[in-house]
Amino acid sequence: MNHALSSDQVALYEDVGYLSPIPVFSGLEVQTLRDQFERFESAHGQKSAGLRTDLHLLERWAWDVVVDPRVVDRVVSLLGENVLLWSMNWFIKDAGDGKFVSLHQDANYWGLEPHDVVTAWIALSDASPETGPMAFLPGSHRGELYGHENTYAEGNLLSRGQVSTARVRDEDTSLAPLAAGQMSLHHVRILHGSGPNVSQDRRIGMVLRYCATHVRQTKGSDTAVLVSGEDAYGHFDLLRKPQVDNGECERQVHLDAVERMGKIIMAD
Ligand SMILES: O=C(O)CCC(=O)C(=O)O
Repeated sequence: MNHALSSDQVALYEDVGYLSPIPVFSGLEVQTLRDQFERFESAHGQKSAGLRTDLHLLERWAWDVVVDPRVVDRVVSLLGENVLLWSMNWFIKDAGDGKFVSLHQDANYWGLEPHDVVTAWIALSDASPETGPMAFLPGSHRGELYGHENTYAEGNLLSRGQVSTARVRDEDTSLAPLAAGQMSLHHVRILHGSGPNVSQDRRIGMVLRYCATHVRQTKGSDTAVLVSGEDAYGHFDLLRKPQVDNGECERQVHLDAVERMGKIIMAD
């Protein structure tokens, strides 16, 4: 079965810069994914926050999500047949922890050019309005790329607490709540952020960044995974599925990929 987006969905994405909500995983599937993730967290304790970036290179269940046709077919509808998974991040807000994400545009600091880059944000727990789901400024992906200030503000989940210099009124943004098992797709240039989680549960976002194979990394050498079609460009070192979970070889590949990405993100 093909899970391509309809032409109306593609047109809407092109107009507003995001699509939400899109059902992906059943209740049972998403509970299993959450259990696997929380087992990984318990096994690694505090170190899990560092290890979870690009978890698809360490754990096979996470790899299976990044290549799942229910995710990839939708991304292919937006980026074309030849697609790479560039990275996996986690945006987690524990109940009442005060964490938030300031308004920003991803395109500013990932080094990826051109901007044929889509994020699939998959909810492993409910991202209801009380949990601080993402809010987007519709259409802003078609506007300018604003500057950012690095605030390093406490509680900001962004690596440097980046805040866009764009002046945006809350009432002009659209909230994108998700039920567990649903995902949203957003454009790398769209202005977005999120507020604190005042619910009783964690808000767990498994966040996958995809790009077309013609996209280049302008800030250094980088890795990716081919998830659809073929890579005729060779701009990234392509990585394979882990053979075992958390094996010695897998740990080395993962460490190298995450170190390279860290240099890129913190480059300026
Ligand atoms: O999870 C959030 O609230 C923000 C996520 C985000 O900024 C992103 O996925 O680009």
